[in-house]
Amino acid sequence: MKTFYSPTHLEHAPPEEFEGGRMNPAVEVPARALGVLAEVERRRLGPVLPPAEFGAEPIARVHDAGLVGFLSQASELWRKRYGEDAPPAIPSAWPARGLRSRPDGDVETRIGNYAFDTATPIVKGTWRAALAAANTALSAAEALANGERGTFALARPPGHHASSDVFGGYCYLNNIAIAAQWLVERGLRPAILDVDYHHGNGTQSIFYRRADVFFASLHGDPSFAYPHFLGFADECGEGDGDGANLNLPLAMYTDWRAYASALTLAFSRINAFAPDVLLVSLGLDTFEADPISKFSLGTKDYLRLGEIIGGARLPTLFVFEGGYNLTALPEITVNVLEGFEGG
Ligand code: SP5
Ligand code: ZN
Repeated sequence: MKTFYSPTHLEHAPPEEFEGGRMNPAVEVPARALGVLAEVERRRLGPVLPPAEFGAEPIARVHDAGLVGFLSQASELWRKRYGEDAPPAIPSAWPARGLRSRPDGDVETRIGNYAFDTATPIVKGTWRAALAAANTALSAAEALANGERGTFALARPPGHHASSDVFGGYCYLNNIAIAAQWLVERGLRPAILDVDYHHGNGTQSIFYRRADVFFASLHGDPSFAYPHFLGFADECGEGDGDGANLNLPLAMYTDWRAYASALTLAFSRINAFAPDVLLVSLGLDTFEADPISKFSLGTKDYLRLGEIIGGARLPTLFVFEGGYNLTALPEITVNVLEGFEGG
C-alpha cells in the first residue's frame, strides 16, 4: 500500500493545550506521525511518497473563505498583537447564543468566531502543516482514483472535527472531506466510515444535507465523550441528505465484541448506499490504553478491523486522525492497514 507523508507536519508542534481548566501537555504531537512512519517502513507496508500540491481550489470547495483566510494569517496576527514570543493562539471569547457572529475584526474576535474549543492552538507552522495534511489526503485520493486498491494518508494535524467554517478538536482543515469532495468532482460516489473514538462532527456537518456522500461514524456516545454537542443517533441527515448519515454512539469501555457488531451494522448501510470508493477516518484512540478516551479495543483487534474494512471489497483511502498512546500507536495503525491488505 502506498503511504503519503509530508515532514511539513513537524512545523505544527504546539507544546500545550487548554483543557480541564488548565494548560496541559499537548497530546496531538509530531511524534505520533513519526512513530507510525517508522512502523510503516519497518514492516515494509509499501512506498512512502511525498504529496503533490493541489493548490487552494480543492480546499475552497469544502471550506468557508473566511475560515481559510483567518487560519492562513492567524499566527502572524496573534504575534503582532501579543509579541514574537507569544504563546500559541487560543480563543477566550466565542459568539455563543445571543451574541453576533463576526468573521471580521481583530484577532481575538476572529479566533473566537472560528474556533469551537480551547484545545486547538495555532502556532507559526500550523497553517503550513494543515495545508500539507490536506495535500496528503488529496494525493492518496488521486492514487486511489488512478487504480490503487488501498492508500494511506499519514496526515497531521487531523481533520474530522473541522467543519466548513469552524476549527477545533486538534483539526484545522477537514482532510477527508476535502478528499471526498475531490473524488465526487471526478464522478465517484464516496462513503466515509469514521472509526475515530470521537464523533466526526466536522465531516458530518459538511455533508449533512447531501445525498452524494454517505457518512457513518462509530464513536464514544457524546452524552459523555467529546465533542459533546453532535454525534447522537437521531442525526440522520437533512433535506437531500436525509438517510445519508449514520451515527452509532457506543458505551464507555466498548470492547471488540460490541464494536464489531456496530461495524457490521455500519457496513450494511454503507453497502446499501452502493459507494464506489470508501474513505476511512482512521482514528486509533479507541485503544484500551489511549490517554484521553474510554474504549477497550486491544492490539490484535485492529487487524480484524482492517480485515472487515478490506472485506467490503471497495477501493479504500485511509486518512489518519486521532490516537494518542504513543507506544501502541505505530503497531495498531499498521495492524489496520495490514489487516486490510490481507482481508
Ligand atoms: C482528532 C481527535 O481525536 N481529536 C480529539 C480532540 C479531543 N479534545 C479534548 C478531549 C478531552 C478529553 N478529556 C479527557 C481528560 C483526560 N485527562
Ligand atoms: Zn479522536
